[in-house]
Amino acid sequence: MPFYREPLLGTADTDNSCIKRLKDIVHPNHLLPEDILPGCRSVVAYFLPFKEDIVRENRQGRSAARLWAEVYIATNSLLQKIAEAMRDRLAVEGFRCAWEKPTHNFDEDLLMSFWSHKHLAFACGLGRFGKNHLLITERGCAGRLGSLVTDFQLESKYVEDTPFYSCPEGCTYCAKHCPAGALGEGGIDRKACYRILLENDRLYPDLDLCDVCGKCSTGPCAVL
Ligand code: B12
Ligand code: SF4
Ligand code: SF4
Repeated sequence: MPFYREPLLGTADTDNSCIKRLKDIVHPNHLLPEDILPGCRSVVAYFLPFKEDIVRENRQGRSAARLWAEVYIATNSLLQKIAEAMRDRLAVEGFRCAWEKPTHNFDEDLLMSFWSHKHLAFACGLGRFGKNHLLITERGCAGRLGSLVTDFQLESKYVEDTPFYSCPEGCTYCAKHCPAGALGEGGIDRKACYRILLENDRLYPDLDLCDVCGKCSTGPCAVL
């Protein structure tokens, strides 16, 4: 695992209050666990934190580092393999699993997904949202998330008042380093951000789709 530090895993009951309110919190089109696996009982979310050298490399310049783009592609396929491995393991015990892919499952106009791994990971107690709109876990925000649902009853690890990282007072690193100027008081300008991501994809035509940037995940909250 050359790209990652130790992963994090969280679990929640499907009747957790945050999960039940996903349609209100994210968007009315957001699915509930029951929609992708009828009869499911638990949600599992996991975070693969990037090693510091990957973050350091992406800190330089306006464009996404080639390494950041390569790790993005590799991680999309690893997250898929992790879900398949969990499905196979749980199937041995007679349980079922369902999941959504790590990305490229969003509405191109709204730039929102019907399955937000960040919100499911939040519900599983993996972290809190930072001013960069990313989920900041106890290992930082530089990394990628996955989530799945299962009809296996897992013990919920969600604790309402877990102390989590909060942005240091006065920190504006992510807003200042955003090449799109997309991070401001009024939330994130998704379209401006996406334009930069597609610009970076065009920089590396020899790689598969790599709509990346991630300058907002190279600051003090990137690697914890
Ligand atoms: C659509 C999408 C995008 C869009 C829109 C981004 C956005 N922030 O909305 C575009 C294409 C622009 C994009 C860009 C990026 N993305 Co993106 N993207 C997604 C995708 C497919 C869906 C996200 C979604 O719809 N979220 C729902 C919306 C409503 O969430 P939101 O915009 O963040 O708004 C909420 C929060 O701000 C929240 N909030 C703020 N404070 C609080 C407090 C509380 C208590 C709560 C509950 C909520 C909350 O309120 C808003 C509404 O709920 C997910 C994969 C997936 N299927 O989950 C990846 C994902 C979110 N992206 C990811 C990443 C890493 C990136 C980039 C860094 C690109 C890169 N890889 O180099 C940039 C970062 C942009 C940014 N700063 O957010 C990671 C995030 C990892 C993390 N640590 O959080 C994800 C989860 C992919 C993955 N599998 O890991 N992305
Ligand atoms: S860079 Fe600073 S302000 Fe932005 S999310 Fe990280 S800690 Fe918060
Ligand atoms: S990914 Fe890049 S363009 Fe998008 S919000 Fe972060 S720094 Fe800005």
